[in-house]
Amino acid sequence: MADKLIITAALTGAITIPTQSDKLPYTSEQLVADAVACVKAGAAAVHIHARNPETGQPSSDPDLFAPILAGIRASGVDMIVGTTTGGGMGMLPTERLRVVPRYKPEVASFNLGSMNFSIHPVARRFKPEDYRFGWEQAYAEGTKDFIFRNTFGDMETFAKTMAEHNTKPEFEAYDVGHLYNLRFLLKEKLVQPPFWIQFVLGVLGGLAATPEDLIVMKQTADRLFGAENYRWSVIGVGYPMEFNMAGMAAMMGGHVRVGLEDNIFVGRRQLATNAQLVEKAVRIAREFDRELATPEEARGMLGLKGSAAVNF
Ligand code: KMH
Ligand code: ZN
Repeated sequence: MADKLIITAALTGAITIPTQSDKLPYTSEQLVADAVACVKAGAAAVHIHARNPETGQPSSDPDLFAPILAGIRASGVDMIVGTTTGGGMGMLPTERLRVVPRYKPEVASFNLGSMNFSIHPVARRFKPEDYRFGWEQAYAEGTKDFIFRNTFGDMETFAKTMAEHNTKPEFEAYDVGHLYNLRFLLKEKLVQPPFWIQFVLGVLGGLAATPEDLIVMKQTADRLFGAENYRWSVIGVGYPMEFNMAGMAAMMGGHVRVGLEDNIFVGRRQLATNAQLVEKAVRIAREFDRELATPEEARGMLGLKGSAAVNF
């Protein structure tokens, strides 16, 4: 019998630019409202990035996370709150990690290798006068040469810091080699199974969001760790890949992440809110007879410390 299905909503990220969708939340009020709406729609977890509330520019400033995390808490709606440590272009690993000691979240992302994480083709879709904010064009074009830095030295620091604060790493694997990096961290006793792994498919610079690529990731993880030693979820970047991958995960016993961080459309050329993306993931789960995990059930499945043990 397959696990209950955990839906994570990735609300804003650092790779979607406001010009792409007027539904992209970036103020704390918008992010809190979207988090609550997504959980009401069926998500058990949210994945949080912060942005400058005036300009929508991605930021790793821990102070910008404070009103988002406090607002979620004040909503009274239970959810697993995971923070990014991936951040975005121009942020140093040490800056990205600051949210962990400060807020001690239940979950935080843990990126498993360095790569040229690029969205530069997005810039070709817009004329200079189309952009809503001054930073966006250079940001999107600049990712052509953006090295998303996650060295073995960085990963060692991230692993030790997350262990110290009892924050569960959500391992982000964009390519098969990243799973081998995780096996190295395991051999070094820097990380402990059972793991929570996101197969991130469709980022330019990593594997594509195809059935073949998902299966190669799953088979490799099974071989390296043993299927009983990890749970996995899939991120399909772009449309319709987000939902193709969700369908496969629902069939294969995996879990699903959706949200405007990864994809802005709910149908062909139909811009979506975060809640609409979750609603579609819920419909897919139901079609495959997968019950949804509540936040508390998901905590049990992932071995999380619980929302009483965070620092926000
Ligand atoms: N933006 C996603 C493709 C992170 O925040 O650490 C991957 C991600 C990374 O969510
Ligand atoms: Zn993220």
